[in-house]
Amino acid sequence: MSQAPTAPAPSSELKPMTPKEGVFVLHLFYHLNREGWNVLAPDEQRAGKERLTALLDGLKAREGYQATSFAVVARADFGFMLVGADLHVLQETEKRITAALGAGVLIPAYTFFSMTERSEYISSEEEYAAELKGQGLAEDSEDYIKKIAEFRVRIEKYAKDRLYPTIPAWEFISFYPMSKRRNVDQNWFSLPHGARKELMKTHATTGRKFSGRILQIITGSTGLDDWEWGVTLFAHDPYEIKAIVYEMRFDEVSARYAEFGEFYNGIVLAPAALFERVGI
Ligand code: 76R
Repeated sequence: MSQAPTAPAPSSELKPMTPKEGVFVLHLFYHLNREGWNVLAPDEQRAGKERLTALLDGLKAREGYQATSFAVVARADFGFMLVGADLHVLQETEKRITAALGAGVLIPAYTFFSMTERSEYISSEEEYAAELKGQGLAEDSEDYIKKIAEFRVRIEKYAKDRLYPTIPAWEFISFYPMSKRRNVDQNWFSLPHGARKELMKTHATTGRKFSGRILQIITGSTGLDDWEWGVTLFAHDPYEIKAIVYEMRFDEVSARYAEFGEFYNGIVLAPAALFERVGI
């Protein structure tokens, strides 16, 4: 039996290709080509499954890297989301995953390349302070001091999660790419920052209503892929995916400016369960 690699090992003479901040993210969706699989000898099949499992485990074992696998609903068979700072490691893992089960067995159905980014629209402490004062709270009141302290903790965690997110161990994953409209009279990018921020406020309010039911990881892909963002949502119940996406369609920012690509949904499963799911 061939030796299964335990971890991707990019050519060591190469300098890590790490971004100035944040991490790279690859979303990979594959069809399983059963004809290619069926001609493999049982030994080769076993080795292939071990290789794929070891690649994901190897990536997860690296400090700062994450991977999740899922059984795609209807549109493909296997889905993987890889996260980490060195593009050499992620891209090499991607190529090895594609080849892991044997030549022509995993056929890419859809891919997405993006990276984490800061939000341009997080409230500053000054803005929040002004809001509190507007509510009649005095700067030296206990309530004001407590609220500002809570704000600092919340924003710090939020900013850190945006750049360095943790893939949650939730059961259902939904991915779709999106862009903001750039029509002549309806161009998101020609709106002043204040107007965009105002629109994003309503978006965040809708989003927060789903706290505990939806976890979002927004990654930026302008210049990296065909769309401007990748939206990755996690839920325990697929019902919530449909609920949040529907409700957001009414937010002005989505209603007026959002354009969406294809939606890929999946049931989060470890590789062994993935193989079983498709009967290989
Ligand atoms: O709490 C905060 O202040 C976070 C505010 C926030 C930002 C800045 C936020 C909250 N999002 C932000 C940015 Mn979001 N998000 C989407 C989609 O289907 C659709 O209509 C849109 C797809 C969903 C479902 C979603 C969910 N968000 C963004 C951006 C970047 C825009 C930019 O920079 O111009 C995009 C593309 C985007 C799209 N959003 C939330 C959610 C949820 C659930 C929240 C609440 C998160 C929380 O508070 O835990």
